[in-house]
Amino acid sequence: MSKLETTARQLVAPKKGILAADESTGTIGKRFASVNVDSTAESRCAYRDGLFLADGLSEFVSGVILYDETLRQTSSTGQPIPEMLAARGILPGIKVDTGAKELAGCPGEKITEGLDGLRDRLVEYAGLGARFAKWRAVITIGDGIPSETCIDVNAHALARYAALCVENGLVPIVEPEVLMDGAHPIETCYAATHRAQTAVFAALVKQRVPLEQILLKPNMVLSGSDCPKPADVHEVAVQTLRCLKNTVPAAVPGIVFLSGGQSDELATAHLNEMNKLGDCPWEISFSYGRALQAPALKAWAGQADQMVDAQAALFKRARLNGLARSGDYSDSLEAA
Ligand code: 5MM
Repeated sequence: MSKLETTARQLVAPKKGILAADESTGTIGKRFASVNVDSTAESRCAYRDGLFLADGLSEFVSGVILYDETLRQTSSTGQPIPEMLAARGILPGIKVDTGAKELAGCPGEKITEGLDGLRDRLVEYAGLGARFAKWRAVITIGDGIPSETCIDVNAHALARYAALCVENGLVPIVEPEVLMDGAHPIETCYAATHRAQTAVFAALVKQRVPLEQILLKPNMVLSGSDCPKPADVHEVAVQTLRCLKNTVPAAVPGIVFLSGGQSDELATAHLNEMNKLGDCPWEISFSYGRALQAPALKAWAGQADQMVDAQAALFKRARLNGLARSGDYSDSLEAA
């Protein structure tokens, strides 16, 4: 097995998933503001380093996606953060896109930037200890959108990124995110997700990306967040797996879902239901940001002496998602 396939498979090992802690400076600023914490390089490091040092985290977390700033920061242990993670059995990863910007000619739609100079940045990131990378494309559902243009240009960029990662020894996590904003029914999300994933795999194959060496980070197929009659957990699991089976080749080692604004408990319940349904050619796992961090951020609220509670809150969500990897989660465990 190639080195990258081994790493990709390590990231989706049984019971484990990925912690997405790669919020850009603007996004983490909003998250901190929600708990009245000033966002500075020091406070961001204290929060993230504190979470990564949670006891036993590596039992359920295989890798962490870092932001450029964090990859260069020093842990309270005195080690560079990527070295500290690796020493604790957690693979360090890095977000390498530079954000989603307005797509010219397509009002209301976005294209993710960051390809210029990417080869050089990947060489540097690998030197700093990163073992995998992430690039997120954003697809919006609305009146007459997503357009073919938006789907195609984002798929092309994702494939260019993935090919460069493979060339430079990092496992690419390919993230086409269909946003859940809107009042649309689940069928609309299914159609947009099907189109996005079909285009992404066509582009990956065309650009000669070995599919054994990547992970897909998709949205789940959900009703819009303002849909008056949202689909239930079972229906979400059925439609999400149906969509994946129609679009994702079996060579891909794993699917690591984003949570996309779902509540932490619902994101776990959906993952659990998919693993209960089973019968998939890929591992079905998680790469959650908000659904892992939300209770921890609230518990911490900028207070150093509350970091122990934040670590416990993160560990709890990681453990419950770890159980959902084998369909062994139930909501009665939330109270425990
Ligand atoms: C953690 O948030 C990531 C970075 O977002 P920005 O670049 O917009 O700041 C984001 O890409 C994240 O990794 C995924 O969306 C998954 O996070 P959620 O919260 O949706 O599980």
